[in-house]
Amino acid sequence: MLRRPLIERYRDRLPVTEKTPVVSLLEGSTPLVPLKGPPEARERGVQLFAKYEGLNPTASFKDRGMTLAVSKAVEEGAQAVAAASTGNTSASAAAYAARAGIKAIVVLPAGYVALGKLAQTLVHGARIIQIEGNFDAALGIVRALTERYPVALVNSINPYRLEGQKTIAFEVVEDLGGPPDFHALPVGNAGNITAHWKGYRELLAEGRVTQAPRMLGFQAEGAAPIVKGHPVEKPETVATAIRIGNPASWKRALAARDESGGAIEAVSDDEILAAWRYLASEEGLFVEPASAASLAGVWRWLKSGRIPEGSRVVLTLTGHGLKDPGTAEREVKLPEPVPAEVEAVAAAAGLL
Ligand code: AN7
Repeated sequence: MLRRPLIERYRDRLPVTEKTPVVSLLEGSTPLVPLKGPPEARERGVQLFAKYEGLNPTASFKDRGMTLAVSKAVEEGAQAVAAASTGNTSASAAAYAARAGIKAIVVLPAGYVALGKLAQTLVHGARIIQIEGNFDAALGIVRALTERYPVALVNSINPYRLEGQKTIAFEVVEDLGGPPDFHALPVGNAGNITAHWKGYRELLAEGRVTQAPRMLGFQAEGAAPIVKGHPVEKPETVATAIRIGNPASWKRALAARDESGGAIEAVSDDEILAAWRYLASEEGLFVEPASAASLAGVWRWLKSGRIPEGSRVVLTLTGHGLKDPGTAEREVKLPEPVPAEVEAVAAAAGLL
């Protein structure tokens, strides 16, 4: 399919006018990949599909919302955008700001942003400020900055971000020819689950679907404020993208859960890494750890028999594996070099 700007593809369902300058990198229209599925799914005739958001222009789902947020910021005359980020928002903001010819300022938790995201953000020319604090502190600072200075906030509390991100539901329904039974995704700040549900609700209201999926959101055990029912002061997880202790869209995530008859649960880092490995080694899909939380959670549901036979389940794989080479380096072992000889290579390759 010819890729078009997301704003053009869904113009009639987004808050834009002819006056809105379209700042686009041809985001969205990502593939919905049918998975072979783990045995627990195959045995029950459960079909899993991966919405592979790592194939967006900056390699995460953030581009869907950023095209709209930056376009509206430019329409409103902004010269700069700012965001707090666990990494992907900053990379996306930096790229779209570069495209628009405006400045990007990003505030990051020092030491906890995956290398690929830092590299992107810097090379796109954003101003990075690393703070000695976590994401939640960074968001507080950016909110205060954008109140005091002429800078547009492009975190997911910017309503245009969620408007852009809701289009994922439109694409899934178009590609499947109807709604899935379940839609699973990782939850950090909870903007994405809010946006997914907004998309499905609009499809229901317009009569394009007669039923919406049950939304399944998964947090990491060490950063699971919604599951615990209170903010987590020192969130910790290998999935740094969702290392968030006080989600900005907390209430709306609960609404998505309850209105859809879904659930928000926690998965351990071990479960996340097992799902991350499975996706790469069995399905050929390399994602960043946070993205694998969606499969980790669904796997639990499959094992406990909570996914009815014959269900269709969509997993949003939020970001590409190349974002986080550090985790890959820690989790797999690079073998020692061998002599540059056919025999030695054949032996090392296990061909002898
Ligand atoms: C790969 O970039 O919060 O629940 O600052 O990068 O909408 O927060 C990233 C979040 C899932 C969680 N997967 O989405 C940021 C940031 C990946 C992510 C999430 C993020 P939300």
